[in-house]
Amino acid sequence: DLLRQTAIREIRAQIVTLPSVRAHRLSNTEFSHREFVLVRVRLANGIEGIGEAAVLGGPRWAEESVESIQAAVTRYLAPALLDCPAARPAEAALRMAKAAFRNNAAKGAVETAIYDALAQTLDVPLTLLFGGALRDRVPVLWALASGDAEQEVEEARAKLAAREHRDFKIKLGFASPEDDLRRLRRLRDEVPEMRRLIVDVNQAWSEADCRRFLPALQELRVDLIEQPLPGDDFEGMARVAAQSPIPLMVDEAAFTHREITRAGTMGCGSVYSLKLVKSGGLRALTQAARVAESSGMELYGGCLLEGSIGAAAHLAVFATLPRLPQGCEHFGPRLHVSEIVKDPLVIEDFHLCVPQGPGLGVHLDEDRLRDALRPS
Ligand code: MUC
Ligand code: MG
Repeated sequence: DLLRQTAIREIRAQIVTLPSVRAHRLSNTEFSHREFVLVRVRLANGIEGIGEAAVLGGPRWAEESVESIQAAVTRYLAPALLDCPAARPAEAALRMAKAAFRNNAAKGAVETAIYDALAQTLDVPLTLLFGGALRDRVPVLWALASGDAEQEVEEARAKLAAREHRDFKIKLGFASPEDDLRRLRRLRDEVPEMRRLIVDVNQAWSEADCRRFLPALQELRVDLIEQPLPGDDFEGMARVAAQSPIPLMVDEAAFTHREITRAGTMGCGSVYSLKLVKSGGLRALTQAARVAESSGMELYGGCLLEGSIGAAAHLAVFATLPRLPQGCEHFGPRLHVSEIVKDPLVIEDFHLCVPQGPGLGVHLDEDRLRDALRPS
């Protein structure tokens, strides 16, 4: 029967390194190679599911690193899941919660692989297990993050010309606010075709900086300001949001459902960035969407620069959400020079296409994976 067929037999975690097309700079980290952990779950019926655990430049964006994720999966999560049926994802999540505190990127990748294997066994697309798709593509923006205005102007023009991206996220906080604003002004002046503009400060500004620079951001027609203050400064975010004519987006501040509720009800922002590495699982991600909306925030499809595996996992949930007014940012598959899947995600006409077919809809390319494995 299904429970026996889908019993988890083996879980592996491999560290993968892929060069980026250019350096990516955030307020608190910088990298030119992206590392992530590929999780592979094999069931009794021989079917294998895959999942991706993302980090940004080491344990910087959050506390997990590829090394800690690999250890958490192999030493704690895998033994706890042995013989658990993939056909009982809620039980798998519960076993992981008992085996390890937080470690959300690790848990998210394992749960993705379990769902992928289950959906392949049932021969259905993963979206079906979250209620079925309401859309087959999602608007997708591109992040400008080299910090070099001239390079960014060219990159934005190329993305517009290819009809891949017309909305952009500009990473701030690596440089001083004054330099960042000069960079922004140049982009607005030299690329007038850019449509929506999100700035992501990644916790780098003080409340005083926000007061100082909000008028300039408004003049530059910025549409959304993401996490300007430190993640634990809920009161500060609420004060800035109250005086800002531009909506604020909550990112690093809220991982758990209680944090999301608190951020929403305190008025820390009007939009919530959904991320698998914050929720720790795809089912928890769908629940985070409901919690965010019910506490007063619109939804945005966030990322941690995942490649096609992680992006496909997010899309399986994003495709099923009744409302996703802010679109998504899963441009990660294009930030890598190469990928480890045979069927990388497609971006066309400013949208990211939801992969079709059973499971996640993306499949490992073993040759490319071999080349990309980090030597141990
Ligand atoms: C973040 O903080 O949003 C997403 C896009 C990007 O450039 O960085 C990530 C993380
Ligand atoms: Mg962010």
